[in-house]
Amino acid sequence: MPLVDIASILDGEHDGEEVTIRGWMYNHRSSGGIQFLMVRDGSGVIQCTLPRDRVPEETYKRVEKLPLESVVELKGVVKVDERAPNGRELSITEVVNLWEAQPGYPITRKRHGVDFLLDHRHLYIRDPKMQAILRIRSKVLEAARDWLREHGYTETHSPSFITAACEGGSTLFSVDYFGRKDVYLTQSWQLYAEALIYTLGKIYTIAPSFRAEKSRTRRHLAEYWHLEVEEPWTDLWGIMKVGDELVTHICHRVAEEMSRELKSLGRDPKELLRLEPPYPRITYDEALEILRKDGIELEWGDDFGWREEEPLTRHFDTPFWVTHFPIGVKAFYHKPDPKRPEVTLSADMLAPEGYGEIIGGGQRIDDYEELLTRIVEEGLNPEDYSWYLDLRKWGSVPHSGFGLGVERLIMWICHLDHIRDAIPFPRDVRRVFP
Ligand code: NSS
Repeated sequence: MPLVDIASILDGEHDGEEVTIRGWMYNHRSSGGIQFLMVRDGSGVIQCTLPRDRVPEETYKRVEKLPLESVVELKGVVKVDERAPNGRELSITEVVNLWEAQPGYPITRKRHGVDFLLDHRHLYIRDPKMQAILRIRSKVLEAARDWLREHGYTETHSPSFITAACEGGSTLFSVDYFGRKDVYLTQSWQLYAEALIYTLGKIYTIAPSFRAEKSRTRRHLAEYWHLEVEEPWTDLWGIMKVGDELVTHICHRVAEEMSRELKSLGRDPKELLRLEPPYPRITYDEALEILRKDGIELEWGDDFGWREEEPLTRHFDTPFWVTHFPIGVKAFYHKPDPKRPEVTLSADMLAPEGYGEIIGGGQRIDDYEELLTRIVEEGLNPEDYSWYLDLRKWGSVPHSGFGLGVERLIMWICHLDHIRDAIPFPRDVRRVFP
């Protein structure tokens, strides 16, 4: 009687066999002399049935009174049953072991408010919905790492304590760094990545980024995971191709290997499997035109807000790129288009279905004088960027990169209403506990 994962049962690997499982009882009901236990392990959730005559009366009664989140070890026969929540159930033959929880598990089957669930996040992450999302999250990162490794990228890291803003000062978190007050948490690895490409070539990182986003939105976290890529000898079009292929690979892998989890979240895996690179590309100017036809006016040179981004995503049913943003809406390091210097060689990838930006990136300025001019124009202090300017003195080549918001991608893949559920313990303007 092997101890098996619940996922292997749901995958049909043990049909008709007697097996043992071990897990947490997250739900429980009885009707007409039979008990139904929903049991969860790290791999999935299965319904287990216990008829009264199957076990000694004393055991039956103990199970009946078992508080939620007690741990059970059960032996049983795997049955294919259409009526069971995941198409298979375990018909219990023996209650091998029980570890009783305390009564009063705070999360019950009734509907709880958002704040209550966030206050009990340390327990709510056990919910099957959260379990499915977190398992998909792991697969997203695994697929990303696999693709990047197979395509010759080296994983490397940048510091979290920094002194110069990458994405503008307004969202910097300051920290007291041994008494120094001019130290912040990083918004992006980018400036350091531009140093690292000259020793490692094509590189990536998967690390937290920090943004003091003061407004409460469904799409912003104060701490999020950032998958960033940087590479030499690559222009805007080259880096968009990397983004296309990486995102497609991730979506396909998740669809192939996480279909049960996706379906439980209301996402049809076929919607991800049909994605094919390259994704559509429109310029900022074309985006403005599409919006104008929808009756949404945006002055040339203004940045997209949610009011513009959301309706734009309704015009596409795959991710798509918006390129060539005006120089005024992008950070100082973006390379102005030599053919049209009022726009930059920049690109954002937006997810469809009302989700919006998941990637931001583009080609960097590689010329010393041009970079210095842009730093001064933006009112930044060149001294703060002296080491970054150095990179244009020795061995500078055209180079590009991007940053993908891991939770933004997961939010879209999993069809979530709110970004907070894409990460186990979300951090936002109101919450650093638990
Ligand atoms: O500001 S970005 O658009 N671009 C950068 O930080 C570049 N320096 C990255 C690079 O080229 N290496 O942020 C990149 C992505 C963006 O598209 C979002 O998907 C995500 O980071 N992002 C966020 N996710 C969650 N919460 C917040 N607050 C957030 N801000 C950006």
